Amino acid sequence: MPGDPELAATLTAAQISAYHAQGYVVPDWQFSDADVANMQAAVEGIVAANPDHRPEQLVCPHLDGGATKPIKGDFHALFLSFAAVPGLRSLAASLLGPQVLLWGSQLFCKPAQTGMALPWHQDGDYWPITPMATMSAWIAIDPVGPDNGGLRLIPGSHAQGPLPHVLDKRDHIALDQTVSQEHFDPSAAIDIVLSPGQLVLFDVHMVHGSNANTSGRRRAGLVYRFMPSSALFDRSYPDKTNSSGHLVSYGRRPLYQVVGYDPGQNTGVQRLP
Ligand SMILES: O=C(O)CCC(=O)C(=O)O
Repeated sequence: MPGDPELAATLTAAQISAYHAQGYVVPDWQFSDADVANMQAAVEGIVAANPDHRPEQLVCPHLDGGATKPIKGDFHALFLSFAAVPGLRSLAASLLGPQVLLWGSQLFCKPAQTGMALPWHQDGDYWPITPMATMSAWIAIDPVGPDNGGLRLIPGSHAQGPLPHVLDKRDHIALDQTVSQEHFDPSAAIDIVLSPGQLVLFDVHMVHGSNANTSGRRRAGLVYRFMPSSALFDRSYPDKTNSSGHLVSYGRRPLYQVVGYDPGQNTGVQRLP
């Protein structure tokens, strides 16, 4: 049965092929009810402790102080512990191989009625990873679907590689960049429907986005970003200031070895506590 925490957290050969062909896969394994309850409590805590943040924009809750706009409160160990759940690490290994680093995360918690849309975009535009081999594991913390601003993907779009982005000047969006319209067909979009604890794994070049949440139900998703440690997390990338005036800096970002023991050429790598 899909979405069963008792299942082995492996992907079948057909699921791995589908990931490479379509750019995403929804594994059969999912987080346990106990994990979900802990995630829901962590989300409520971190959102309440950070009223000056948009809850769709809590970057790196697994790091002490977060990243970009500083996060208050003592939640990082909890958010790091979710990335350390063996099932998630095993799925990361199925797609990225025997040496995997956790290098980023983000909480995209869309409140009921006022949750922001995410324009169609690809990740990785400014990520300092060479080669750009990275995978996102997006975990549903609430029931997620088209009615509450669920994640939407354009299957196969990752195969085009990096696409040009342009400024999106609309109000009330959680990102101001979008893929130029001529490069994809929005009518090909699929809605990802997940129960709490289920997750979708997707490629760094997947064109994805989500609508505003105008429903009466919160839509929280938590994403972890993984890379094989054979790729380089390039510390020399220049810092930049984002459109909200916060510093985006990768020079001292801690990396965590979540699978294997070999950080490759990467520096600042820590073992999981
Ligand atoms: O949660 C969403 O709606 C968007 C997520 C996203 O853009 C991402 O994980 O890169």
